[in-house]
Amino acid sequence: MDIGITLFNHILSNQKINPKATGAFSRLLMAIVVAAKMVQRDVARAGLVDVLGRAGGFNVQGEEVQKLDNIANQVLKRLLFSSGEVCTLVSEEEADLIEVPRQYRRGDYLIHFDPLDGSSNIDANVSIGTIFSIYRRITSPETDPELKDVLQPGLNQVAAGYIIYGSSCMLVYSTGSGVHGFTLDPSVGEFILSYPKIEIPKKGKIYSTNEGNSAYWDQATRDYIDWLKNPDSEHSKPYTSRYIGSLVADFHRNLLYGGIYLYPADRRDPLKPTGKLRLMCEANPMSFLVEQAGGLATTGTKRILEIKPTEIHQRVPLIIGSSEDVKAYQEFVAKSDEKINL
Ligand code: P6P
Repeated sequence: MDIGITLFNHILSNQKINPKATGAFSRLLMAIVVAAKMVQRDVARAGLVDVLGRAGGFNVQGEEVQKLDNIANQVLKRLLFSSGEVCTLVSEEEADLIEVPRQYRRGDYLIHFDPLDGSSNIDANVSIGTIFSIYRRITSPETDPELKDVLQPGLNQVAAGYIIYGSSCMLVYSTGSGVHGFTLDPSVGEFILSYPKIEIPKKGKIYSTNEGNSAYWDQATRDYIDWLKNPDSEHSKPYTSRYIGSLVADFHRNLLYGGIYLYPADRRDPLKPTGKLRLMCEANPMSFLVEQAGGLATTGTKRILEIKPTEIHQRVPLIIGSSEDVKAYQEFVAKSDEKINL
């Protein structure tokens, strides 16, 4: 596909080459595109919230100002419902399955999404993002969706992607035929193909992790990070440390430049013994993308996409990025006697 085509044309071209396509998948993707533009508009105004009233406060009109992640959550739900192509939704912002209101037609797809990942960074004007993961339902369309529809392994994803609200707004997605990046041209309100067929370098020189947690890591992770810091020109070490604290931003940089992102299990929060990141709305979509781009994603001992989910908000360790860097980490874990990762 040529650089410069719109995301709309990219989606329709994919539909055209699929003889069984009904247009449902295209309508679903287009709903996400419209939601992305609306969230981008609201995120861009976040800096003005002080003028209008801080989140959780009241604006000059005396209206309560909602937190941006709640606004993003409502926008995505409304657009996905109105596509008529979803049978249920799971949002990082809501504890349970989200039922499609009766006034909307129900479809054969379901989506896990994090409406505004990294939202704690909003006030500092740091890049944040929306992450989505799309599956087909596995139960009969005549029946109500069930838990087994939303607890499918990541290998079953039919598409995944993210929108990054940064110096420019980008939408990066895959439907299983490579990873493609589109940049929003705000002057015309169109996403334009800027990074066709993204392939992550096999080996990077960047590692991204919150080293403030290192006292709570297992020994293998500590040894691996120490190894990355030891000067060794043969392995292009020491690596550079880059950590934004926003998964979409850290992942996007490593996808383009190469590198490894680690959020391993740690002992810091007894309530999160298997790591902080959510399997269904963070680890699985990013793992689908990185494998489509030639990279790897693991808990340290298991391929993320093969994990059989047990809860909709379950957390997993996530080590993801350039294939040679992830393999090097796995070798440290394999040599270690201690296994706190999944
Ligand atoms: P920490 C944001 O809250 C998030 O879910 C990811 O976007 C980010 O990579 C991670 O958590 C940051 O967590 O513990 O380093 O602040």
